[in-house]
Amino acid sequence: MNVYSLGWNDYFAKTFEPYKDQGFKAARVTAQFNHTYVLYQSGEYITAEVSGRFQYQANFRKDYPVVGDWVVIKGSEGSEQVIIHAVLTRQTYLARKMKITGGRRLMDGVIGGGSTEEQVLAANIDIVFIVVALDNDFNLQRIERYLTITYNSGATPIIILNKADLCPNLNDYIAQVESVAIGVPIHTTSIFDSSAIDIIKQYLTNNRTVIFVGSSGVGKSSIINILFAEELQITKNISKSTGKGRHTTTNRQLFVHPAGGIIIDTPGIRELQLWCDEDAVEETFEDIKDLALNCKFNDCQHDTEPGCAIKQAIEDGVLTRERFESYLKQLKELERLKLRQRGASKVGKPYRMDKLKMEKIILNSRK
Ligand SMILES: Nc1nc2c(ncn2[C@@H]2O[C@H](COP(=O)(O)OP(=O)(O)O)[C@@H](O)[C@H]2O)c(=O)[nH]1
Ligand SMILES: [Mg+2]
Ligand SMILES: [Zn+2]
Repeated sequence: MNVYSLGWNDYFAKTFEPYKDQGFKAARVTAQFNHTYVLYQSGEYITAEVSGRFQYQANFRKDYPVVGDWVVIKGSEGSEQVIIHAVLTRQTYLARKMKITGGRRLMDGVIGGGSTEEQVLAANIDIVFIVVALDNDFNLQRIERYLTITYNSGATPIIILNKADLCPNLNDYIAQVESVAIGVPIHTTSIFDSSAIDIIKQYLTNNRTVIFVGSSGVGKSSIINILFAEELQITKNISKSTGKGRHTTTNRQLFVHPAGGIIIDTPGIRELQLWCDEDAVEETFEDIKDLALNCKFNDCQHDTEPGCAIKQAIEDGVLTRERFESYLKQLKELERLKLRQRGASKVGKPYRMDKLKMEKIILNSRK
């Protein structure tokens, strides 16, 4: 195993090259508490802070280390303190839009003006386990949103339908999820059924980094606890020390699994606002994109044009109206995002539909 082990690969080795001969070392971020980062390096956990120069050069929040990042460190002269000098370029990262700051609150919760930034939730992940509980939490639109941010991250999505023990009609739910998560592996699990957990374990090979996302209470921490075979008390202890509720995960945390996988737990994401490229939306709604190929006109807006394959598909029950609306809603959200983006890391392609047109389609499809 490489000295840096877990998750380290040729890509990071290459980006680390310039630092190598200057006495720097690389370490992986496992947790963050305000300005202090907990790092994993050569089998040890150490704490560190970013250098003054780092802070000076960081323009946006996304420039700071997050859980899963590989950082460049050095012990500072004459003290025990370890200093983070740089973040190695992320291979993949999961992000969402932060709350809009500034601007004016208009009617119906709409905010005029203001700006927003990208919030990086975790970096250098291979698999995103989207955990959904088969209870009141179940919501197809939310799954579609998680899929979009996952596709945008560059990681592979896997859907976990947990609390299967509470669900009498599993196959109905699986069919529903299949219809919105095309080609995505779907597994049902229950913390009372160890064979289901074994399925997840299969993904934890080859030093892969996996992250569990999903609403609070769906069972992410419970599944992770079971994956470690023994009750992992870390989460609960941290919750206690910060005074927050016992079963809540207050910080994203990275755990190293003995089987060679790296697991990141996350707290529930209440608002999952998109920060992504249109391509990611297209990937989530691949079926709609395929259907549109059969529209009579190349530039069909799926509105009043004759020979529209989308409208036909909705009529025939091949595509649900909800899914089409969900697609338009995500595109519209990106359109609004473009107006307020600060520090956008990727330049979005021109959108297929202009804003007014989309609003019109939504109105029409509600009739
Ligand atoms: N019935 C049932 N309850 C579960 C299951 N998984 C988790 N829970 C319960 O759901 C609650 C929330 O679990 P937790 O792991 O903290 O959710 P998290 O917020 O996603 O990390 C706890 O009381 C768990 O015992 C399951 O498969 N079946
Ligand atoms: Mg949790
Ligand atoms: Zn059309």
